[in-house]
Amino acid sequence: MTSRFAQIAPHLERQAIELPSWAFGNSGTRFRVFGTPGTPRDPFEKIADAAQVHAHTGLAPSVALHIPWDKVDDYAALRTHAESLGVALGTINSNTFQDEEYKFGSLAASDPAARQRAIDHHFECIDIMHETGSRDLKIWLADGTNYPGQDDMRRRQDALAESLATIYERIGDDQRLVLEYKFFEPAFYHTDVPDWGTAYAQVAALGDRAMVCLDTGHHAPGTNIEFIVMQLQRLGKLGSFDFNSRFYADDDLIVGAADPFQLFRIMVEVVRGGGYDEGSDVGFMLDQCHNIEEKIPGQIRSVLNVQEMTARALLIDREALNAAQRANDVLTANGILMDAFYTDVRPDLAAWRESRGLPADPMAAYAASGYRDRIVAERVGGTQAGWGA
Ligand code: RM4
Ligand code: MN
Repeated sequence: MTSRFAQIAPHLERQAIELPSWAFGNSGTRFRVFGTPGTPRDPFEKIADAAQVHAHTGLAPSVALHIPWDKVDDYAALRTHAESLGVALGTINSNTFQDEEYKFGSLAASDPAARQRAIDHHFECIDIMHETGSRDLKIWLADGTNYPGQDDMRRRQDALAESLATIYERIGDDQRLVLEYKFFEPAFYHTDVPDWGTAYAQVAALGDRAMVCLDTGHHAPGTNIEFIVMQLQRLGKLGSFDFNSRFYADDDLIVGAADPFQLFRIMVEVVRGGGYDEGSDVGFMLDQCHNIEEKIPGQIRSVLNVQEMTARALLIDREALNAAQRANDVLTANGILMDAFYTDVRPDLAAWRESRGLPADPMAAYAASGYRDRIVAERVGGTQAGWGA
């Protein structure tokens, strides 16, 4: 182990990445959703699969749920099931984008009946949070319009503010409301929460327990995402990440797959801004779908990618960097950052994992575990979980 790695190793211990339950269900594009043998048929099976990721990596101690996709009769039983497998239930994601009633919007709709229905859904999510022990209520809205003049953008923004205030009032003292933005889709002309500025303005009006969620796939190409990370942390409003990667749209591909350097730059700003400090309340989640690749290994690869870039970000010689920046030594400063980025931490991470009783190679350990054959054999009959269900 290099001496520099030995210095940062203790900081790797506190890394915790939340997995999305929906990553274990089938998903696809609007062209086709493909089935995969062994896909979970209910939330209990999704959590069992998520627990495999944690068992092999030690990196993923909680699972986010999506309501109503993960609706169950007995949330206490789901919680006990999760805990018995060594994981906790995490963020509750609301869903106001798959009902007829939301055709023209939900929390920002001009129709008070649609708005009330969406508010009631969030109340239901808060009730679930009390049973699951979840801290965060995450809200992503499909609200927007397709044609100029279709609706009044200002009225919708005001309606949204009112809806959010009503929901925020219900949030428990140790719970948070986290608002996620996305620049387009499914609405194409205007989106009611398109960017971090709008999300920030909306949550700032609510109070301390309202934060912004940054989904790395929700920006226009070329956006400097790490700048947004810096700014939200500076403003004390970076609630959580939805990690994934994108080539063209909201692709929800494996984080760090499309642009590892971008993931590195994001983690550099997280570390710089204190988001990775002991006791930080920034949530690190994945928001991914595995359309063609195996789902459990897809999630294992994802958390390992985050771990690798976190390690590289921690490797930066901050003192030297700061000195070079102060001296306007452009190339030295850039060189210090790039040195850390180009450091291959994989051998050190493998050794470090082993020293903690984890497999050196979690991908290989999962493949050798026989779990996949078991679920393929056991999960026959029923309906596989999938996008929209
Ligand atoms: C949205 C957004 C949300 C996620 C849904 C499934 O685009 O990213 O975070 O819950 O998709
Ligand atoms: Mn997301």
